[in-house]
Amino acid sequence: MTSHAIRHVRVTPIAFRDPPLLNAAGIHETWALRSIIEIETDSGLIGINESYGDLPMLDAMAKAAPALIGLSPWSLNEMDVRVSALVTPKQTSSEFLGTQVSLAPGTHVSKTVAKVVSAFEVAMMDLQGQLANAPVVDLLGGAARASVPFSAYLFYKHAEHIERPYAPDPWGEALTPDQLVAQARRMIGEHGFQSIKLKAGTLPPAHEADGILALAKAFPGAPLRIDPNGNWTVATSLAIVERLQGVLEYYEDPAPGLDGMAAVAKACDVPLATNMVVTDFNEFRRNAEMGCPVKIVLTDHHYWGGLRATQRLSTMCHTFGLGLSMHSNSHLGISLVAMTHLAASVPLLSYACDTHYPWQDDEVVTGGRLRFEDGALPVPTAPGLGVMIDREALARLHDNYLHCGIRNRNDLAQMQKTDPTFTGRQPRF
Ligand code: GKR
Ligand code: MG
Repeated sequence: MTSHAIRHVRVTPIAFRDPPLLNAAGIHETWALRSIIEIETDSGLIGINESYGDLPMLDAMAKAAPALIGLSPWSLNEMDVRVSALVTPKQTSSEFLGTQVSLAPGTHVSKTVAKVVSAFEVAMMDLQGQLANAPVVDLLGGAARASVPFSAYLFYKHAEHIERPYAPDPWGEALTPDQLVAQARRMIGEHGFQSIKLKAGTLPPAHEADGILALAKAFPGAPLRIDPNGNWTVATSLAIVERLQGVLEYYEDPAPGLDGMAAVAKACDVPLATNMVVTDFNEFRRNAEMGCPVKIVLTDHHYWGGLRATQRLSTMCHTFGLGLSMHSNSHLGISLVAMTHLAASVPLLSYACDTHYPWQDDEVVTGGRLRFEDGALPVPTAPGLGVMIDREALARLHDNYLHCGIRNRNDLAQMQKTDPTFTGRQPRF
């Protein structure tokens, strides 16, 4: 009988170009890092996945990988146990990040176990799907919808990176309401998105509110969200939401910390959403104990512990009457299809999901860039994740990694190249 035991785990760090997008922590660097995970069985099948590419994550995956050897791709619970035993977070996220705004949960060392479990789980489920001749969404209970809607994720941005020579991206500068509307028109024109999210917390808040009002006027009826990543005080958050009366679908992480969010929630009737203060099950419990000031959890399987953990989160949200939407960081197509299988399997996840995908121009899967249809991705029906690695692209992206000189995401340092007085301390406004 053929053995499908795991015989090899390969993790390849990659880098792809990233535009100079502004956020509360600073500016995106010239290259974004990810990792491509391949889990191979004795029978020669290969399950794939995409995850974070920062050094602590690469170290953690290297430490945990040997524990998978000999395991069946079906043994996800045993994989959880083995990874948890081998990988222990040594620092808390605040020790790791210092005073930097912690807006990218994927870089939190405290989430290492959940991130590694997720990185391996998705690749193992890709294998399961190949063995069972079923798409991952079916292994998750089947599709609750035929396609998954995503939102137009807008950013204020500079026309080009400070590093020269570095070819400018095709999007141009976006610092004014008109430029923002032009960015939205282009993104919606290319991909058909129907909801709009604005990354804020970087320019003066009144100016960012003007940006949302301009979007509301240009796209009447489109659901709108603004996300300053906790970079506004409670007073600023309340003043801005007052100006945006009747315009927002939800208000994402206006003020820092769960206490700050609770203070905002008390005085505003727009539901609050987060990917900053409810990022694991302990924080979920604290939100519940406080009477649920946060009403919508923006999940992300990459740091919530995987596809199954996100389904557990969905049950908890249902129990507590909360909504569920999906967060994103810079990523390529393997992450996008994993998000799509997952979102399709979770009936509660009824908001359009975030994705950074339109900001990237490279791809690591065969067939090249994935295409949105009317702002949504059809749920793949091929076995497993339904995508395969383009070996040539992987080699090129890995070569980028070797030469880009970046090993940990640092938007603060990138901003300080332009503005040495920038501290990234929050709340800034
Ligand atoms: O990539 O600049 C960014 C985003 O701000 C990201 O780091 C956040 O984690 O997209 C995220 C969010 O919704 O907060
Ligand atoms: Mg957010």
